[in-house]
Amino acid sequence: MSDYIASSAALRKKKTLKKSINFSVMVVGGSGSGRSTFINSLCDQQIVDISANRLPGPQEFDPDSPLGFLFQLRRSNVELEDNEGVRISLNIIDTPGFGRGVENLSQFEVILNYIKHQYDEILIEESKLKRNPRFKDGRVHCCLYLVEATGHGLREIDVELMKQLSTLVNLIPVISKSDSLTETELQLNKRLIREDLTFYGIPVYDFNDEFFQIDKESDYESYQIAQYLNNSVPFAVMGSNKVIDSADPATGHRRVREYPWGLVDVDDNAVSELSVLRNTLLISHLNDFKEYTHEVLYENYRAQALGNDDRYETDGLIDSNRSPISYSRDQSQFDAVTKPLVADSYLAREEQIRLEEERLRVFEERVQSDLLRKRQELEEREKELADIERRLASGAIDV
Ligand SMILES: Nc1nc2c(ncn2[C@@H]2O[C@H](COP(=O)(O)OP(=O)(O)OP(=O)(O)O)[C@@H](O)[C@H]2O)c(=O)[nH]1
Ligand SMILES: [Mg+2]
Repeated sequence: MSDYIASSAALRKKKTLKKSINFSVMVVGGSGSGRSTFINSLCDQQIVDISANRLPGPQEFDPDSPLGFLFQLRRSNVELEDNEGVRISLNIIDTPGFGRGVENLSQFEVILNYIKHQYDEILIEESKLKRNPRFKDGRVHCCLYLVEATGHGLREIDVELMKQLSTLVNLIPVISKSDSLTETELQLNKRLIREDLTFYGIPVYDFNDEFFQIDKESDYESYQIAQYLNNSVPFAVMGSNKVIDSADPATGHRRVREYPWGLVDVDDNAVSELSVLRNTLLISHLNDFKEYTHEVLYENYRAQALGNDDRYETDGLIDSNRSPISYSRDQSQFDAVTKPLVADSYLAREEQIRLEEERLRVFEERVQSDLLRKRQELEEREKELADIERRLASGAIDV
């Protein structure tokens, strides 16, 4: 019996570990800002081919687009496992071509609608009588926004997009290529970006948000960590695609940038906050990002979506012509290779109509069931009233 208990406990452990944690991160940044290198460095794997996104290929050319090319998101999936056996199924949504060309509004739309579409999918799934056991939650848990260190704070395009992103997703600004800045330049850029975030009222992710109820008195350590991370925003990271694997355990595996004078590790905390960001994102605060997405951001979206038909128009920034939403119906999130997400525009429009119809159906069902409940309550009250009147008439109750 004890053997059985021991082995079933081991099995249970194996079973829990087998199930990986689903986590989705979007990386937004201008063309050439270092997104691909950053993604590879964050996961310490060659996930994105850095030569692949250089220029739009012939299949990307779109004569109907004001940009002259089709702006598309690319999704990759990677399975990560830490040394305690915890596995993360990490979805990465890349934005190649962002900021290229002059027309940015339709690019904003593609990015924002992808995030909204994931919420819509959950909304529909939640309302189903019979849930799909194979449903994959594609909600974006964190958006890492790569800001260029220009010495001028945020650009207009960053302000506009970040403002809209911050209402939908946990937003973390990041300065890429931190190795190209001196310490003074880095601190200046950090300060200017922080000042702009405050000035334009952009609520980036707050590690000490009241939602987490971090009590300074009873949990001073968590409080200090949250303060430290808040003060680190925007995180300054460097990345590289060069890996050195040495047989010598003293040097082991290194991801480095190569300079004429020598090598620098991307995880060297003296020049890069990459390892702090990686640990925060994938280990220490992973659950916080997921919880905040579900409990706060999704709840806000849900409340708005069920009560407001115009949720695709935000602050009038999005073109009122509503160019077609571009996202894929493809739910296979476990493709190891990157793949374009933009569907054919006709299909995308069809999809938008289907979603609207589905949403309205859900809304109608809610109204109907509310009505039914209210009617039942009313009938019960009427019965109670009739009962009181009858007892009054029969003299059972003294007035
Ligand atoms: N010095 C320095 N250069 C970097 C860093 N990260 C990337 N680069 C270089 O910047 C260039 C662009 O990097 P990518 O990773 O391809 O950037 P991207 O944003 O994915 O570019 P597109 O996909 O073409 O928009 C490459 O030459 C990289 O080697 C970094 O941390 N430091
Ligand atoms: Mg790239």
